[in-house]
Amino acid sequence: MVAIPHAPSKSVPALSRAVRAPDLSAGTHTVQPTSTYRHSDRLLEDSGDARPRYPVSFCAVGKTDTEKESYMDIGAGWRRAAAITAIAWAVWAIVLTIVIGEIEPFILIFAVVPILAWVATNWKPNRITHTIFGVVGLLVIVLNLPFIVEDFAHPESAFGFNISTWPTLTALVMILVGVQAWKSFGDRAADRILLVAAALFLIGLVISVIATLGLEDDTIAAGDLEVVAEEVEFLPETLTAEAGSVGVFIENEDPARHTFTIDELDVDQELPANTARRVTFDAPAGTYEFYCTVPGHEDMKGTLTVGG
Ligand SMILES: [Cu+2]
Repeated sequence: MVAIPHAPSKSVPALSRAVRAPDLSAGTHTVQPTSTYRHSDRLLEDSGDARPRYPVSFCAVGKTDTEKESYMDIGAGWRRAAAITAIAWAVWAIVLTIVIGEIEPFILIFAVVPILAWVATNWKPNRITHTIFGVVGLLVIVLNLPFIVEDFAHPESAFGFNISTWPTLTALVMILVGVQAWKSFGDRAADRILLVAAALFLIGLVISVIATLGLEDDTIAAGDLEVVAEEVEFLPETLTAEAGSVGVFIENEDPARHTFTIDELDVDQELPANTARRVTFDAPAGTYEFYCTVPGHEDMKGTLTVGG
C-alpha cells in the first residue's frame, strides 16, 4: 500500500471542488497496488467494486473520513438514486395536492416519511439507514397494494393510474437502494434502474392517455334514473324505480374512477374518471344498496327502492 499525503487545493472554491472526484481534500488516503486498482469503469463495475465513479456529492461535505468511506461504500450513483426518489416524492405530493385542491394527511405521510428516510441516509450514510430507506419503500408498496392493483388495472382513468405508478416505481427504486447496501449491484446499475423506472412511467403515461382519450360518454335515455358521482359521493343517495327494467345514468365528475355496483342484481358498472355511463338491469320489488367497490370509497353508497 502506498500512502499519499494530504494535498489540499486552497485556491479552488468549494463549488468547483465538488465536481472533481474523488474528494481527497481531507485526511490521508491510500491507493491499492496497481494490480488491483483498475482505471477502467467497466472493470470496476464488473468486479462489483463500490469505488465511486462520480464526484463525492454535497452530502459528504462536513463529514468525517469514516463517514465519507461509508458514502463510498454505498456509491455515488445509489446516493443520487436515493436523492431522486426523495425529489419524486415531493413532486408527487405537490401535484396530487394541487389536483385535489386541499392538503390531505395521507399524502403528507406518504411523501414525508420517504423524504425523512432519505434525510437519514445522509445524516448517517450506512447500511442501517439505507436498509430503513428500502423498508420504507417496501411498506409503501405493501400498504398500498389493494389501491395499486386497482389503479394498474384501469389505465383508462389516467390520473389515478399515473398518480399510482409514480410512487410505486419510486418505492421500487427505494427497495433496490436498500438491497444494494448489502449486495452491491455496481454503481452504474443505479443509473440503469432509474432509466428503466422513468421509461416504465412514460410508457404507462402514454398508454393511459391514449386509453383515456378513447373514452366516450354514454347517452342518457328517457326514464333513466340520474346519479352523479362527485367528491367520492353518490348524489342522490336514494333512488326509486318501478319493478322491471331499470336504467341508471351515472356521471362521474371526479378525476378518480368509481363503480356503480348492486350485488343482489349483478350490477357492476365501471365509471372511468370524468365519464358518463348508462347501465340497465331488471329489478324485482325490493330495497337494494348501490355502492362503489374502489378501495377507500366505502362511504360511497346509497339505496335503490324498487316498488311493486
Ligand atoms: Cu368510488
